Amino acid sequence: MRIDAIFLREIRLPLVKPFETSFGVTTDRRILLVELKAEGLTGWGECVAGERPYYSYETIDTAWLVLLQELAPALARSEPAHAGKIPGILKQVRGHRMAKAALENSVWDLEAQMRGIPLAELLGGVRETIPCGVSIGIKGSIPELLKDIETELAAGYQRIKLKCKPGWDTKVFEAVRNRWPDIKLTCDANSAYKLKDADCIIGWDDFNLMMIEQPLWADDFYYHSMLQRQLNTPICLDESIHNRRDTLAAIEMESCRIINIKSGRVGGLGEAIAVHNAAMERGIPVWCGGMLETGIGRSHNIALSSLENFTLPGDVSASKRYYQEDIIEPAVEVTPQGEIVVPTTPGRGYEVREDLVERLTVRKEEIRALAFA
Ligand code: OSB
Ligand code: MG
Repeated sequence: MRIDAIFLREIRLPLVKPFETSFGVTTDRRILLVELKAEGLTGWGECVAGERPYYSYETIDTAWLVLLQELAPALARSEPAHAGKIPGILKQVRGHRMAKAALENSVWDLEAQMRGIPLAELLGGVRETIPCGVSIGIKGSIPELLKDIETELAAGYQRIKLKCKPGWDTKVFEAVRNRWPDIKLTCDANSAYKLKDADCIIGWDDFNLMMIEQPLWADDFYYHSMLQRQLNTPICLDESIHNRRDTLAAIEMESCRIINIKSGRVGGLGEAIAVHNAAMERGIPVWCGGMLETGIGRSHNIALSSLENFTLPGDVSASKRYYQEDIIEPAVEVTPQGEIVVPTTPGRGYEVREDLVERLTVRKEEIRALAFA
């Protein structure tokens, strides 16, 4: 495909309500969007890097810099045959996976439009609907949390994930299990625990959690494997998994029994598929994580979640849980059965509200192909 131009945009959007994890509170999002012009079409990508370098070292500002100085010029100089070629074009830049994914995912969107097929089909998806769960942040009190869970269950969501940290864990799981003995329940520590907390974590086996997500260090496999040996509950890795190789290492070391896949964390949809395939071949189920995406990133997540081994409910939920007014049309909606219907129209299957995006844009750069010819 011939690339004409790449636009980087920063938009600002407030969250409907603050989202608190073990590493901090997010209330207003700064979001980097990639708008790719090629072959008379527009592909969109969203960078999931946070405002602060707490989930990973990347931020919207590091992603902006590396996209502007390195990644977008490299893509603009190239004429990729298909989206699967993008990692090779960007590989000289070490790391910066969220920045790379924003760019690569815009190419996947554009290629699906060029071929006139849904993005889900281009990625190899097989599902017509995807099962949805929600990730519920740390709250000020247990009654407040129980009220939120009640609302999400009433909306149909199939599983509840509780963000946790030392001091917001055992007593919270106990209260939730007392009220709802049978719901699908998981927790996510975002690396908030250390080995000295092992006994506390082992105690959570009593709560019949589907999994415990990333209890220990964000760069660890070994100590997770030590912990997994002592647990009945499966560990799910999120932060630790950056590519297919990490996936193989984690599975071989038995550091986890489930994997959370985020295309931003692994550097793009191509690597996300490779992680998915490696896990499937070894009998390890996966699910699609979320990063408080707008509808653009959310629609990439829906397409990815349609692959065969995404057998567990993911963190892909309705637009309105995050943003009063999403930047796509229609907004992502969830059925009363807690499912999202995978779009069947070409590309991501949701229109971008370009007027709204333009109004929300606070910074914009253009990288033109000709300048590098
Ligand atoms: O660990 O899955 C995570 C949000 C920001 C950073 C990390 C994580 C999360 C979530 C929210 O859990 C998932 C969502 O988008 O609903
Ligand atoms: Mg997580």
